[in-house]
Amino acid sequence: AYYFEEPSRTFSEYLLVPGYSSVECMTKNVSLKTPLTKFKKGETPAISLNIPLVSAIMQSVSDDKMAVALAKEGGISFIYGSQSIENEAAMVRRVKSYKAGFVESISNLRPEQTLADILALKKKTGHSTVAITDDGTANGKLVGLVTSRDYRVSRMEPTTLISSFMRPFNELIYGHEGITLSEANNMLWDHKLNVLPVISNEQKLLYFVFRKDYDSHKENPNELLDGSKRYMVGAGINTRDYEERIPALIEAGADVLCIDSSEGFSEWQARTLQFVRQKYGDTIKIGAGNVVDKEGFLFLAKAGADFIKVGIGGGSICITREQKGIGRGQATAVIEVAKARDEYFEETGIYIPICSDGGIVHDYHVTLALAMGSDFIMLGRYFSRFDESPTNKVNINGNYMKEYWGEGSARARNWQRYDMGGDSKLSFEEGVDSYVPYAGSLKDNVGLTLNKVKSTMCNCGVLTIPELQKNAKITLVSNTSIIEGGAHDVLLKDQHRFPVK
Ligand code: MZP
Repeated sequence: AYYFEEPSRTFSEYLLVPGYSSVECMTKNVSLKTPLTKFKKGETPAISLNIPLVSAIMQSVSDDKMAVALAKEGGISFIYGSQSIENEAAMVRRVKSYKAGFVESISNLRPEQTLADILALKKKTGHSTVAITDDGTANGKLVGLVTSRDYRVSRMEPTTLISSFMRPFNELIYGHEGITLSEANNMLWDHKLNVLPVISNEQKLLYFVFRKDYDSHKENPNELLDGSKRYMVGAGINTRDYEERIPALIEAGADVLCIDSSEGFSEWQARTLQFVRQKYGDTIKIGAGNVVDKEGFLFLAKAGADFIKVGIGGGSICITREQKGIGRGQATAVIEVAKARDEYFEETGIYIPICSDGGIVHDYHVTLALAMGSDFIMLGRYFSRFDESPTNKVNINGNYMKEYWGEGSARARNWQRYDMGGDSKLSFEEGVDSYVPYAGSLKDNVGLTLNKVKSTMCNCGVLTIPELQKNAKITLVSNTSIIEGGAHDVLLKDQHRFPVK
């Protein structure tokens, strides 16, 4: 057997040591732009991200709603592949047909929810209109709208209202009940309207769909349709049904694909990449993984991957290491693969971005993963806690929680991800079904996390991710210094207890 000389390590065993910060080192000057797909020296990547965060290819994390929310912040989601080809393609299509700039906040009416709650949501998001749909997604049936113009609805007769709104715009009146928000948005877009009255078959006004910011804009309404902005979206695939799944996802508009597998150093991945290159050349971008060492990286690099994911067994819901005894500490895996990526770049002039996947517990782990050489980070647990994740929000002992389950759990039944050929399918679990503390909106949380990342980068004296990768000074820490890093030897007022050592 081959023995690695050093133990493998996790992010929590490292810290960054500050570098010299000039007066330029302010968070507003930091750029988090990063490549998503490979590129030749001196060229720019076909796809870049404005923030280095992507959401995990998981049922409990990445659906179309998550994808739109994350794309708005500059990241990208990979829609989960453990569903039928039709359903996955439909999610991709919904993201691509999402028209930016229309009604944006969506709420579903739960029994305990009041108008005051919806108004609070409107205020919090700053949107002029909140749509209430029956399932809380853009594709749910519209139940109502809370807009800045509500007062008019109650003060005017529907017919007066319709004519006063319609005259400046168009003659379109859409007359059927049960329209979905995305249909309404599409009509606003297609007919260059700012307001769409929706009436029932009995000609009664049901509600209006307003363009977002309709009230505040002073320009000519037609100028407001400033180009067809489309959000980027990725999609997960497997090494089994790729000949059918990939064409369907491309047809639906997926910008990038990723082979989703717990262990990517395999002939199955090479075959899948070969299929893409033979059928589409370099026009289709596809990532592969996961690997944890130089050999695995080189194998996938030579097989044609556009980016390579790193990580086995570090995910919060993952029990692969316990079940099968395979894996590697995430920090060590990233450090070794990043070194291999840099050497490969030196030799070939081709830069293949790497993604650290799984195991991010604290915000500073994102900064460490970048400093260790990751170009972007994939997170599951982090995103599952937000309003936008597809799972239920439940109250457990007085605290709100969201459900979060692994792709290797019996609940997900994603046997393709763990399959090693043959007929055994999912014979044992490699993931758990869990709760995570509900954390609010994606926008607020991502904003906070990235502010911390930027602030740390300033402490390190760098303004870009490549500078961080080059100049960061990283130190291992002893167990005792980890304890020193938390609150210690004080009585915490809010918890009335001594910090746990
Ligand atoms: P985390 O962000 O929750 O720590 O980890 C998310 C990552 O765990 C995913 O991107 C994926 O690589 C991995 N994952 C997903 N399901 C399982 C499982 O059931 C798993 N074992 O390990």
